[in-house]
Amino acid sequence: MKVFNTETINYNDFKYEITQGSGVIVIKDVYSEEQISSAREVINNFAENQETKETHFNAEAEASGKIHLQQRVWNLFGKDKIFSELITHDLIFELMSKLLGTKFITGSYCASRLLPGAPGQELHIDYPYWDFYEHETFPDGLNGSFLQNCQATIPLDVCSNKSGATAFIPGSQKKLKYPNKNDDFSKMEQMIANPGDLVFFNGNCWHGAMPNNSDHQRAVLLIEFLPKYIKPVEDLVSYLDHNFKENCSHRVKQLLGFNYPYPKIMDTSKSKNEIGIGYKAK
Ligand SMILES: O=C(O)CCC(=O)C(=O)O
Ligand SMILES: [Fe+2]
Repeated sequence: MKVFNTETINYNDFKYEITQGSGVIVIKDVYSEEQISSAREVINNFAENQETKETHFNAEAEASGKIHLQQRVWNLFGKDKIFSELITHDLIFELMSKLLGTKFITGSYCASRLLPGAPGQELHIDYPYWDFYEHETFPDGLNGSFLQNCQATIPLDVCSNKSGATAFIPGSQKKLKYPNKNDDFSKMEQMIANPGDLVFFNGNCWHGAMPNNSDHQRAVLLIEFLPKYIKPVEDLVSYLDHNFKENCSHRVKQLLGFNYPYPKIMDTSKSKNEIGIGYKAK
């Protein structure tokens, strides 16, 4: 895992580490204490007052009756304006525009909160899709030669070995495979980071939340970034009200996929000819 700060981060080193290196990078001190504490307050408030929400890769927590210790708060765009602020940081737009294309979108934006005693997740990959263990439902020959996803986490609490910082197997992104109990996890590391830092990792890198053996909660914001053409796992749009959709910033509109109109009802479209560069007409 390579550590940068806002001065040393550059696209070439970032891309190399994410694709050819460990698969994970941390940029130190990107967000202010005020931004993080305001996000943390909203997340804790929802986590404590909402009904239990869907989670994933949590078979162990479910079997041991501890699933209530691994909480999710979903659909963050509409939960508070701080979440639009955090996700539209210039560094995110600079790096993701190059890696995933200028019209990159958000596939999911949630918080993952582990309370003390939470057992953690099974190691998994999130892309090409998080059900990649159903191989037969994916195209023959699919591989990880270019990125179709990048994950970001924004720690709201100290993410240490003890508190359950996300684990990963360095380099595992290079051979696209959903891990299982026969795989070698001996080189496992954890994404150690502090509130204010910004972590990126390759969604093909084997990873997962670890047990929280500390005496404090461990919450992170968890974001999936995608190229414009991939179907997001989370429907981030339907629940937003008209006012939000009309008035959100240009960057948030892009992240919600509003800058790319597909799938589209062609039958009712007013355009006669929308696609192509027109070289034969000249
Ligand atoms: O909470 C974490 O540390 C990681 C969560 C994760 O990887 C996931 O839910 O896909
Ligand atoms: Fe994951």
